[in-house]
Amino acid sequence: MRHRTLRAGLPIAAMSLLAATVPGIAAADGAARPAGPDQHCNFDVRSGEQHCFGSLDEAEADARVRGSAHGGATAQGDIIQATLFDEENFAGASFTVYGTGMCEKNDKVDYQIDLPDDWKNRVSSVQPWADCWIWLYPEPGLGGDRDGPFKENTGAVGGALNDRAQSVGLS
Ligand SMILES: [Ca+2]
Repeated sequence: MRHRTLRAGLPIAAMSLLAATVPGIAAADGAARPAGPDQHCNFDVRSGEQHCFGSLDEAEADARVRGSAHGGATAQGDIIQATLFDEENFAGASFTVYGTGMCEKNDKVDYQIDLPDDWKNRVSSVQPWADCWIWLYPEPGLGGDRDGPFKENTGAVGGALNDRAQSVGLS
């Protein structure tokens, strides 16, 4: 009898164990979804919010909707300033930076991005847009010895900061 009770209890214990992992699973459903291997994320420079999707098409569709929410101004509201990729040659997960304007060539960093934790130490290739040059930094807050500027599509950012960038400056 004791043996049967013990066996009956096992599934409950197993369920408890499963329940303990549910918060992580739940977080994967929605805006707080962490960037997985093939996630495509939009990053809003104004809010610092990241929204990730399973395909580039979904990510672009979401960006259009958010642009509408900001007055429908893709022309003057949301501008793609840079796209960062997990893998070389613009492959793997992507991180697209949406800002409010073009970069100015004034010898200053116009836009500063602290990469979310799930994008730290991942960037391997980059595409600059909107007249921006991309600088990569090994520490948050544009700290450490930066590399760049990457002025054109760069299929491999190179050894100095490959898989090491934690913040990004756009100038
Ligand atoms: Ca990488």
